[in-house]
Amino acid sequence: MTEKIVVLGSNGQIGTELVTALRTAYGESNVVACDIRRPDYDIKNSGPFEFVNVLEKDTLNAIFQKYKPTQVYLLAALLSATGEQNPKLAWDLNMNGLLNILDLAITYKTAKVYWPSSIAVFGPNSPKDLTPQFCVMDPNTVYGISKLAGERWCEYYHQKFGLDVRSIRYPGLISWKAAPGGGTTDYAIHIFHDALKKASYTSFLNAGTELPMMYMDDAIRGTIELMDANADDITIRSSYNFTGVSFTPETLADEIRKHIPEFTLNYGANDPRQQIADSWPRSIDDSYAAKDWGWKPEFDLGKLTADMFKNLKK
Ligand code: AKB
Repeated sequence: MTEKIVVLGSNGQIGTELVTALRTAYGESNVVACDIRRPDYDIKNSGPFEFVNVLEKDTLNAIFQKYKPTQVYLLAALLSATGEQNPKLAWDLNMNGLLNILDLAITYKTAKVYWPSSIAVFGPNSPKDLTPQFCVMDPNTVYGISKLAGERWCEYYHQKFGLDVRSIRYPGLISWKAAPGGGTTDYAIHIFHDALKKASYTSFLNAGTELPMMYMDDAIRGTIELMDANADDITIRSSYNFTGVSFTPETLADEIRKHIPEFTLNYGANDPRQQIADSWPRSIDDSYAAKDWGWKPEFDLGKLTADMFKNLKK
């Protein structure tokens, strides 16, 4: 059967690269990119695009009616830092956007749904090192709360209605193609741009703040591998722990100095994102993903740093 795939939130940091990868795998005309904003040149010219707000049920219904998708990826969301600036909007978008899609997927018998969760589902009382799949979860950002609630809804729709919904708890994602969208881990992208522009960077996170991260190439490959996995092998229907490499701002700066020896790293004062970072894990145990669908990251810190510079210099 030919797959018909709808990607909602296609212009964001993940969507930009996921749409390209899906169009390569499934054919350009079979992957419909949807966003509330006009897409960049690549997405617009390589396949179908629709303006869609995931909170508008009628528009969404028309998209399901028109394309009858076999797979839907819902990526539209407000992230941790921007979510704290507008908690009610973050809750509305992250929660009602998901419920709209879960309901339509049941109505239109969509074969598979993908929805991203995050390490933000963990909180101050979750174990910090090699955070397990199952443990205390007490997120204290509206983003984390909405992701944890969303995970419960995904599992609920799977158990009650048999919906094949799959999810990953992304760590901080590092990429060069599209700008990051208001997260706490965004420093790990800005640092590369400033390193090239002025050989210095002022980090909004303090020295010693270790967070789980991943290169976008790994994240896209992992996402598609999860969606391609045999349904019987997916034992987690909330969301899978998933990780690449953990590091602090100073470890990343040391790696950057291998390319730009004069690079200096400074620290800003009193940024609200520090409190968010302090509530998150330092590293993640993703052994369920490894066992269930063979997940293995390819990019370590050295490899991702070299690849970032290679592409950003272009
Ligand atoms: C954020 O920092 O909010 C995101 C995330 C870890 O989900 N990058």
